[in-house]
Amino acid sequence: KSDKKTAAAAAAPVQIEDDRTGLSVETLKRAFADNLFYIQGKNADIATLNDYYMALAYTVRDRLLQRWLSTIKAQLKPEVKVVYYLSAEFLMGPHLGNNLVSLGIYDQVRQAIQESGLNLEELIAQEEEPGLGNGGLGRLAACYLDSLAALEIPAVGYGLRYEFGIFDQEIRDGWQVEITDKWLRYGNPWEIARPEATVEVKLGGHTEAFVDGAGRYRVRWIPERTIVGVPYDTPVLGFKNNAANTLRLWKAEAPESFDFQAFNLGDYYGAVNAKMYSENISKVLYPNDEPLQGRELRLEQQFFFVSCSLQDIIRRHLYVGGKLEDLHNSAAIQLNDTHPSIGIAELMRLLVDEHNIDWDTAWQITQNTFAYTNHTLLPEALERWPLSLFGSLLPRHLEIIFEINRRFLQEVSAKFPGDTGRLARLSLIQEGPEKFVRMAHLASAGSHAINGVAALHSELLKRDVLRDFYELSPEKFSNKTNGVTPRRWIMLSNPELAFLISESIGDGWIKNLGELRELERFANDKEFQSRWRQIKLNNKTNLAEYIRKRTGLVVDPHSLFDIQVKRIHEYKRQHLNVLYIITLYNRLKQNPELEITPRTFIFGGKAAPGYFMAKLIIKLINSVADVVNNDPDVGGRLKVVFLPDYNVTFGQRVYPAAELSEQISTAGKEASGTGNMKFSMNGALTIGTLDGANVEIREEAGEENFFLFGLTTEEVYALKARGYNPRDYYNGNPALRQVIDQLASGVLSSGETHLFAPLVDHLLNRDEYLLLADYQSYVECQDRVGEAYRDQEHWTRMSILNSARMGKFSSDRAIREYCEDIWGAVAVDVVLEEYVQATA
Ligand code: B1H
Repeated sequence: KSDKKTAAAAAAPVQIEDDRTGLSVETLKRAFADNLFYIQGKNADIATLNDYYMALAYTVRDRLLQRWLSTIKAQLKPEVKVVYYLSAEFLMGPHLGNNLVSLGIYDQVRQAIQESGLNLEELIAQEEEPGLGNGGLGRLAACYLDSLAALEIPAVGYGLRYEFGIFDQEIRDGWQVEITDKWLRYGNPWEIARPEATVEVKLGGHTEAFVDGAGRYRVRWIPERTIVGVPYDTPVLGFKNNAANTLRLWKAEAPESFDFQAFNLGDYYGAVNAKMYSENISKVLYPNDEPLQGRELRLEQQFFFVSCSLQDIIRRHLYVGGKLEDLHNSAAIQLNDTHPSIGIAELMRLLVDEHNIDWDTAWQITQNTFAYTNHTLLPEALERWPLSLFGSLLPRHLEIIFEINRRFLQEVSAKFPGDTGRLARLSLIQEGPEKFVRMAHLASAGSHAINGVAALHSELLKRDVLRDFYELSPEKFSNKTNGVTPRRWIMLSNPELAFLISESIGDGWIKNLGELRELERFANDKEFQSRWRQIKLNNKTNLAEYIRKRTGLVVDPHSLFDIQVKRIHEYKRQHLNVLYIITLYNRLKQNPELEITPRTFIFGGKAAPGYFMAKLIIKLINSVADVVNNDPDVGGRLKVVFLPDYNVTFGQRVYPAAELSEQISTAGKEASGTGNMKFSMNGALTIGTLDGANVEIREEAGEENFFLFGLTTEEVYALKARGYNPRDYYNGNPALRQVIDQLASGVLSSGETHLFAPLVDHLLNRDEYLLLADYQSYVECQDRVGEAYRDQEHWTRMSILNSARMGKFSSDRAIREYCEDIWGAVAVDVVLEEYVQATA
């Protein structure tokens, strides 16, 4: 075997412009037909659209392998530092279109497909998107992988290969219904299984102390179960460069397909059962965006993918000849929230128990290797695991956490003598009748860097959730404002706009989004404005057509497209948006002659299946839509649409068509938001609170180009401190009172008076997210929006300036900051290895 390898390597490189590498239209056409026949096993007589999609996907995959393998070769060196991004979610979106953009072969392929009698856009639409994430956190991981590759930073994304991703959403009678997401049904042409790199993960059991040969006190973990992790790799291409990084997702399997002993004893079903049990671990994504569900299977998932990944990282490090003491020189491990934070205890276990490294050295390595990003301040989303559950699944890790905690609290005591309150607050263990492991504390103690995801969020982190950690180690803290990739979110989603921009200022902006500033000089240019408007109108017309197909509703592309798409959550306040819609409706009922700006309100988003209030908000939107869309007094001037199954693919249609972006969370609640950035880049104006990245978006766009309303974070705190009574607002505001009364009366729910009672009750008696306090300010701001839209020239100017000033929100900028301030990672040039034909 090794002889063959040497022979092949020694042979003169053969550059083959063949069906698997060639980029001419002719070659692409031939390769496409060839793949249809030999890979899909179909010919034109019987091929489905999906077969054609698969044939094209394989054609494109062939063309990226050379980059991928060259990148692996260039990076597999001891001096190279690799960024490992550990995340329970990667919401990648469809691969085909994006890979065409990255390879720079969109136009040739479009032509080749056209000449084959097909339509490229139709084939692209066939791809079932890998929905391996809930929302912003998972999508951020995907944008970061895109930017890492664009910047040629060696990186691996590690996560779980869920068999079922986020559920598909249908709407029946106005309610959300969840459908299983069988995304692997037709196979996945973008991944390559690497069964030879399988690793083992242990669970359960107990520990034993012993003294080793060198007389050292050691601990041995006697686990109860073994699971194996099989890696599936997906290449992540850089934009028009030679780099292709790897997304490595782990699938859980049983160690052997059958437990032979059980089999021999005749317990066939028992053996099959054990196999099924093991495979459960990577079966399904937990569909809760922010509030957590502390289920055992979820902890198993987290530990499973983290243990697989750490073993893989160590294996690579040793393979290139590294010493474990130097791990932090070749590896930067980023924790995407606390979901992978068990990695800190697992790395300690691997180093101390398995590789026999002393505790202090192991702790140095661990701290120098890990960094932690926090994504939320919501108390219900902070992960903590009951000690009992944790100890039964990971007995050795619990001991290690106790030991980390003991030493950590000693340090705290030394720095703050006698401050027992502080010790209790900082402890990795929450005391009480039921004890918990606090994962954010584990992540903070075990990392050398901690960051929030927007300027405001990072400040609030230091002030609230991680205040004691900040006082202990202020040098660990920094802000890394989120970003999104302009490749997917402008180039691919909004090709007409991308074309206009490139024609006007060149195409440097795609890699250096700051260059969009040069558009400012066109902001008052009539000709440019009119092309800008025309592109928006085309995108709106496309979306209107899509809405008609999906829902049967006809909307007017000339009306103001006012869009709120994101997970449904009370803190995101989709229902505040609805209160305004009802207010407008009431005005029209009172005076049907009223002059108003025609608007189409578009909503999209999934609710966690167990989150009743969120599901009720979806029902509310659909009920209000029914009333408003069908009332002759409204005369089509207002339309309300709930578009089912919001996902990445649908996002790509929505952002380019939006004119008003709704970013209306209660100040202090949305860590950053990233949809806000995608909207604004595509020329939508924002109506928003001073929350998350809105603050920075407004700073960049200019306050005169942003519709601001609502209480500030400080005002929210102050109001709550003095005792907030939503009824004061209800009693003091007739328009608001009318809206709330209508919700309670049943006029919006075909007479069902009880339907929205839980919502009304929440709003009047608690209103945790201060809708009533912000109502008047929101209404007035929305009215200003309606007025502003009437001056199309001025609106267009504001729209252009928004796009022009969003350079900061490229994920390239964010990744550069992470590289410089946290990871110490630098670009590695990839030289394309010539394709060497393996000869016998
Ligand atoms: C964000 C989550 C999240 N913050 C728990 N936290 C999850 C928490 O499945 N879980 O258990 C899943 C997701 N997601 C979001 O992260 C923030 O709400 C956004 O404001 C932010 O833009 C995004 C990316 O930083």
